[in-house]
Amino acid sequence: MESKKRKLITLDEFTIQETRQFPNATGELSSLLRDIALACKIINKQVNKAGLVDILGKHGATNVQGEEQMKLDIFANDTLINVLQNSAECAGIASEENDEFLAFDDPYSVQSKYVVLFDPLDGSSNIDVNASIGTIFSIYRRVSPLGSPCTEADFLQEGSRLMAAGYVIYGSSTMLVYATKLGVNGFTLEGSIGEFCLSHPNLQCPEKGKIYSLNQGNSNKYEQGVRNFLEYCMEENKEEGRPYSHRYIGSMVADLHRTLIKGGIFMYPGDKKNVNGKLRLQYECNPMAFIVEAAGGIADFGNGRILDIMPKELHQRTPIFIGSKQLVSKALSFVTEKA
Ligand code: AHM
Repeated sequence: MESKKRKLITLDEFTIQETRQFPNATGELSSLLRDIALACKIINKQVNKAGLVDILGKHGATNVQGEEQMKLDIFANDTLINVLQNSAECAGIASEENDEFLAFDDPYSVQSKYVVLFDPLDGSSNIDVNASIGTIFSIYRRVSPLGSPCTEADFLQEGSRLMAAGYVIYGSSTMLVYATKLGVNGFTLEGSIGEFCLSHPNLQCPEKGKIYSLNQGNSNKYEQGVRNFLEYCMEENKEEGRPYSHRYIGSMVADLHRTLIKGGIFMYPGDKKNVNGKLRLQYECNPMAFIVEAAGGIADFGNGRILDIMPKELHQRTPIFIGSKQLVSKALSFVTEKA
């Protein structure tokens, strides 16, 4: 019997096809995504060599050529900035690594309608143990007038106004997952041709899930509602399939990627000392919330949608409860319960 061959669709081809669905689209967003993917391919090459630092010289030390080894997160940050500065479609960037946003002021950039925010290498404390890490990015249409450099207001928009968001996971394979309002798609990097190829079309976050993910070591610091939910997850109930499994890598991209594919909940709640938790709204939570919602899931800060938060500053933090509709709703019912 003749086998049915699946057509290889690259990220570029896919975004061009997607653009055709919008009559007034100019292709600028596709072009910007291509630039971000290029930067991530460069980062990927360096991440793959991370295990060699002990042979070639530790980060921060000098390598065999006498050049200073650059820390991977700084390398990733510089790479994204360089590529986007040279992109015709990017008016400016904000990075988790930089205190301030950067407005590009060359004649092309001031005419660009998009700004990009990113966490260049999330979960970088996992590099030493060879666990998955990732790059998270999001794209807004600027609100400041074209013709002049972008402003802070362009970066301080609610997540619900995002045009696109995505992440690249540097894992057992390298994957780029990105969402627009049309849906979420995953592309696996085919190293031999250097292209991200469509491997996970139309990703949907399972409505139910049996995996909960958070830093359980912080349990004593969490509010009672969160602790009650953890008790619920650990409690035995054969009919409901409990106890649920606990999985936590401590790398948001990896924990979220599993949640998106297998279902479940990822949480980084606030605690008594850090009421807003640890994760950054603009670099980590909004892009992930946009992706998970586009895949049919929920993302909440404990008292409303993450995507509805109006950011007040670039580096603000927020608690997050994100993942499968049913399990996140269950968690929220505990979290919002009056003591
Ligand atoms: P980073 O920006 O220093 O990489 O920290 C972000 C990471 C997330 O990827 C992860 O979800 C979280 O920090 C883990 O934090 P903790 O070690 O407190 O559990």
